Amino acid sequence: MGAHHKNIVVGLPYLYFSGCRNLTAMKFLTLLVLVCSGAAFAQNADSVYLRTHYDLAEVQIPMRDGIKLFAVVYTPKDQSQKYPILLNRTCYNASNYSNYKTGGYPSRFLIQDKYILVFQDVRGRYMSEGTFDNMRPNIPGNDRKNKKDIDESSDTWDTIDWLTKNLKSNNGRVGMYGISYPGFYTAAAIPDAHPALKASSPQAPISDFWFDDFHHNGAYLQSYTAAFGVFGYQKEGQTKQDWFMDKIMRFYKDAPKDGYDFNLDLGPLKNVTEKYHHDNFFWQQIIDHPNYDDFWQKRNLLPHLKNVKHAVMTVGGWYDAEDLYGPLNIYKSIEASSPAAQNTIVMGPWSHGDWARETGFQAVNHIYFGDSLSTFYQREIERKFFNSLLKDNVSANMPEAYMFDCGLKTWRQFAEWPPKGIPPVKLYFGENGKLSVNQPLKPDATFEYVSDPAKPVPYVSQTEGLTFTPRRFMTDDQRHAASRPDVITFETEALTDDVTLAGEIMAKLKVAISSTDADFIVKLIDVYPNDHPSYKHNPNNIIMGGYQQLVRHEVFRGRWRNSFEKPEPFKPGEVTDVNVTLQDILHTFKKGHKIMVQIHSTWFPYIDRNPQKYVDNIYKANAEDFVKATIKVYGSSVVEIGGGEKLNTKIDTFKK
Ligand code: PG9
Repeated sequence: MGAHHKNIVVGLPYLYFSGCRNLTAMKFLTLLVLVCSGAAFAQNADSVYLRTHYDLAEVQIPMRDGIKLFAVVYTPKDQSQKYPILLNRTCYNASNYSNYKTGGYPSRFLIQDKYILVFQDVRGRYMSEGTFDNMRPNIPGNDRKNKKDIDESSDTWDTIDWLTKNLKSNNGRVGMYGISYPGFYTAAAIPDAHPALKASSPQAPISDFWFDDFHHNGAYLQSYTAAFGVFGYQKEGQTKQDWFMDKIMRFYKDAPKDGYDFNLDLGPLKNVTEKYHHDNFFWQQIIDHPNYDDFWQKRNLLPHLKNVKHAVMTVGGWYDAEDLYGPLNIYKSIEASSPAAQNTIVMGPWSHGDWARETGFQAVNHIYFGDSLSTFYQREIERKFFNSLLKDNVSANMPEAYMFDCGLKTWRQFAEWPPKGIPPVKLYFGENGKLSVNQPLKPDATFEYVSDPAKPVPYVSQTEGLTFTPRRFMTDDQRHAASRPDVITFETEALTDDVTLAGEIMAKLKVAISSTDADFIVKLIDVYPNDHPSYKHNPNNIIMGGYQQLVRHEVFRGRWRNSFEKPEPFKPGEVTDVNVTLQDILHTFKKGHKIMVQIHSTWFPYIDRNPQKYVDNIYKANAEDFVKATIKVYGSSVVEIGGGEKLNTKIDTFKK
């Protein structure tokens, strides 16, 4: 293996709480310039290393149906050895990785360990031929009748076959990795995988757009409106340029300072169609398929992750606002379908894709988690995973689950996920805002609020402009919400010991509403002690004493409580079960902290507003359909967490 630069990255002490080194503004700015220039230097160093140690080529690879896919290929100059291939398939322009600048993909450790690096435009994108399809449905190998039956699995099979037969210095072993949509392409190559594919690392992978990215449990993420421009226009011919930018700029041309007011003034979603997406094929598909019908079900990758014969390491971020459902459920689907496979999961305190970037410290919005965590992952986890499977005489002894406890701010290893060794916790709602742990209170107690779509609960504590995709809110302070009459808040007493919540979460709500439809947002929150110190360097004057840090959230659009495919209106006043699956956590609530649960029915503009009057298609609702509703939550509700149980009972699983 090549020599490795010892990667010392300086953490910015300003992120530590009081009691650490006191930094004058000048020293801090000097340090900041050093670290930022350090990051830029690192990328230039990688570019210099690539240019001096690799040759660069561009190829067109024929698929079985005759379509050619473009790829950028880096081959180590030293041809005295054979090298494994690392393949990244992307819808975001493979040419961005050309000119000896790969922007930190893969990590410098892998670049310096010497691989053949391949970056490929998927079908229908940039320099590749063909037609693009979002989350192209998988066609199981046995169902393929002819060469026209193509999908991302067959395109990857053909790509790997061509690479291993045509790249001189390859050792016949291939690894795949990719973050986000490229993470989906990595996972989509797992079914009917080519025999040379030995190691796959889907990272923040999308598995189903109904649960990740554009929707959460089917509710539309209005904060994604701009992103449709990237995925809703077919290109004309081969190009290395973004052909859709003018469509995205429709949304940003009058960029407001306050995304909340901008989206509220926009009114019903049908105005989004008129003003921004009238010619966007993907938006048209979204509004034509408001329920989890065949269009979505056949794009769900999870049921195809079977008979897995090679190693898979799925990676995700506990604070990944874009793809959290994907990594957790891809890992679990493979665990269920192929228990003998080497199938592992890594979840760190990262937002979307942070693990591929090293800034010296890891923080999500106002919350600091530690120094050089991405470097640790790249050097000690990801590099060992690929080298142990693709090169000779390297062992990795990876744990089944390498998980970061976001409360203790430390890595933990588990032999299974969800972990069985941590006791389950049940949270019950009580009068005067009491939250009890494992102690039912008064089941017939009721807690109610009036939800008004004209005055929705803001999803961020500070004014935010328009987003491409939301991020900061994942650890944001919830005090602004707790003070609102349309939010019900329950909290424990200050904990007398650390309480670890680990694994799956199901909020089993018993509700009654005055109208015929409503959303339910459930939030799990870590409340800091009132005397908790604030950051030494604190330009935004964030008061950490009493901070209500969001740990996990989820939205559930009540119409799909019995089936995502067949929505049903509520019967006004009738007590109804609404089971809300929240994504997994590993979070120790430290002694002196409190556990808090908040429930409300709007969260804007992160989630679009439910009219609260049942209409067949919310994308086509009219302004007059939006009505206030009185929401009642009963004391017989419970939030169940962990215990190693499978709480994520899919109420409307994908077609068998
Ligand atoms: N999963 C991310 C995403 C998909 C679609 C829209 C916006 C973001 C990603 O691929 O980055």
